[in-house]
Amino acid sequence: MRVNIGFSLPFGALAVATSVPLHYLSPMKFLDEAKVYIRSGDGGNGCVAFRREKFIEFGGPSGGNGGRGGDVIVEVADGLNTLIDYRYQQHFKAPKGGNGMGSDRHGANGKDIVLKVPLGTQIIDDDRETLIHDFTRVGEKFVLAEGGNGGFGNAHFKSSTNRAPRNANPGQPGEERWIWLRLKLIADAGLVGLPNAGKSTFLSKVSAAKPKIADYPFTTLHPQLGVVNADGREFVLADIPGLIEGAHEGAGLGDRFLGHVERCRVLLHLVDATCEHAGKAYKTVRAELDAYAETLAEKIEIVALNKIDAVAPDELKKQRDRLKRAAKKTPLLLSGITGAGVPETLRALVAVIGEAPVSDKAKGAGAGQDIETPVAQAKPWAP
Ligand SMILES: Nc1nc2c(ncn2[C@@H]2O[C@H](COP(=O)(O)OP(=O)(O)OP(=O)(O)O)[C@@H](O)[C@H]2O)c(=O)[nH]1
Ligand SMILES: [Mg+2]
Repeated sequence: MRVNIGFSLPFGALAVATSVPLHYLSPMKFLDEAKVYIRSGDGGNGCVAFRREKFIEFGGPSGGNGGRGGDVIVEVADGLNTLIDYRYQQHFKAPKGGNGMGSDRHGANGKDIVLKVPLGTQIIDDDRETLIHDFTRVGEKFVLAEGGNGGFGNAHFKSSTNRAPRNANPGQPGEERWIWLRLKLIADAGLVGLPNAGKSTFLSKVSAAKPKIADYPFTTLHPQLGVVNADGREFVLADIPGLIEGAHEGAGLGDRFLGHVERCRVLLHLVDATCEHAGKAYKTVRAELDAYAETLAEKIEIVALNKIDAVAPDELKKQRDRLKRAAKKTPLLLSGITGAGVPETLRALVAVIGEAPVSDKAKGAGAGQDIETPVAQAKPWAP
């Protein structure tokens, strides 16, 4: 992924005006996409051998079969929460089956190799589009590539008409391919908005999460999760990096983080009241959501005008009216800093998240956390 940055980033010397691969800029701890090469094991070859023993005439064929090659299996592991391991190792090859041997000995089967991934991971084909598998529960296994079968040894070909076959099969080759692993966060609600809209401030106000907050755009470089307790109900809120116009074409941090929003049940769209035109700000983000996927465009959205503490009442009214016209619904008014309107916003979120029990993670965890915490226990919403 590449970022086109036209202004300075919080990296001092790394303030660049050109296109820079994001992995140079973002902290190493988070990785939500990885390209991996896998190869299942070849089958072992069959063997051609004859029994030769003193005083035993016509010993006959005794070549054993080759063993099966190992499979490549992907499994959802409990407690994992990033794909960081796949930054350090990208090649996974299952061992070959053993060759058959004389004295009717078969080759050993190759051991399967298991790639452990966090819950919410998808396996995508090399084309980066075709979905191969979507993991939905802990412990789920998927055989990505089967090992090749072992070849038959010559003992297998013995028949009434051919008492001494001299042929054996080679083992079948394993399969090889490149795939992408993609992790999508599982949260109940997702925070979207332009950079600096106050998303991280809001998350830090309503949960124990401690996201970085600063008055420059793109403070948040990777999604963060927090567990929110509102009216005795808990839910998981995800802070998604800011979107700017053209994000779907790669502007700013791009729109790949919207993949995480796909799995949020509802969206909380924050609009900065101190911006030039709240209606335009709203529409910019909506256009990016629409450009990303229909599923996002259709999500339930709560619209809120943030930072109401920072604008004069008549300006606030103006911005509210603009936002109302753009969103075609009355926005909530709040301030992430003073806390005004925050309980009402949470109540509105809880109401749309619904009566269904929230994810296991929300039930179990009491504190806010970022992606380093076990997302793996979270379950996606079921209608
Ligand atoms: N006055 C006022 N300032 C706020 C409020 N909420 C956030 N801010 C300020 O706005 C700036 C940006 O806040 P963040 O929470 O980092 O914004 P963000 O939406 O997470 O920004 P990105 O991570 O860059 O997308 C910070 O300087 C905050 O202090 C608010 O309710 N009132
Ligand atoms: Mg932020």
